[in-house]
Amino acid sequence: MTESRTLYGYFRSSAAYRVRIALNHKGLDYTQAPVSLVKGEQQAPDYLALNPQGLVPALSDNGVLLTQSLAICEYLDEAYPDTPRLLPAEPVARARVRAIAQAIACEIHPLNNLRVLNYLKQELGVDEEARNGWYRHWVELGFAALERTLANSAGPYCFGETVTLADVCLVPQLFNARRFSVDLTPYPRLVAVGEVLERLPAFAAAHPSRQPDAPPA
Ligand SMILES: N[C@@H](CCC(=O)N[C@@H](CS)C(=O)NCC(=O)O)C(=O)O
Repeated sequence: MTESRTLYGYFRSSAAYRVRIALNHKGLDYTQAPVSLVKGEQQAPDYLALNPQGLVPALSDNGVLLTQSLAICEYLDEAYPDTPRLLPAEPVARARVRAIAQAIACEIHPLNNLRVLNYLKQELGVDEEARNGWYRHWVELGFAALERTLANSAGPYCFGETVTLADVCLVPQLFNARRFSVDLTPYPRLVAVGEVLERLPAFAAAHPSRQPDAPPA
């Protein structure tokens, strides 16, 4: 059977960036269907029919529609067990990797999502400087804890010597932090791990600047 896989995403979406990394790392081919967040296409009826949450990414995998980046990554791990695994088999290691991934995806990222920043601006009248302060605050709080967590992990990556779901989440969050001018000097371990990861082909190819909907350089 010919495989067909479509990723609905946006070049700068860190959640879509996670899924691009996972697909690349696993060597799974996909085409991209860009959903422009700046044009509000995530709220268009045809996209809401795919993902009622109005968030990217969504992945169509051989006709099966999936949402939520962590759920998608875990699905890929389970549905394609012969590809490089993102979660360790051992339960404690698995829980530790999930904890790092969720510290980013469930604690840092949701507070800084576009719709949250828009709500601060449009409903609460928060100005740009304060919004950027809000953004940085939550990244700094999360990164400070992560920096301490990673001090105990041995290896070039977030958790040991193989790429895991934690790494899939870290690199997009670092990209976002730089975009919002977060000072990363207090997090040398995160930056060092990020530099190693960003050089890996699967991560490099997933970079926002290399996506079909990215503006020309
Ligand atoms: N927990 C979701 C988060 C998805 C998410 O927040 N996506 C953002 C882009 S990174 C989005 O679509 N935002 C649109 C909006 O805020 O209107 C996941 O991991 O997939």
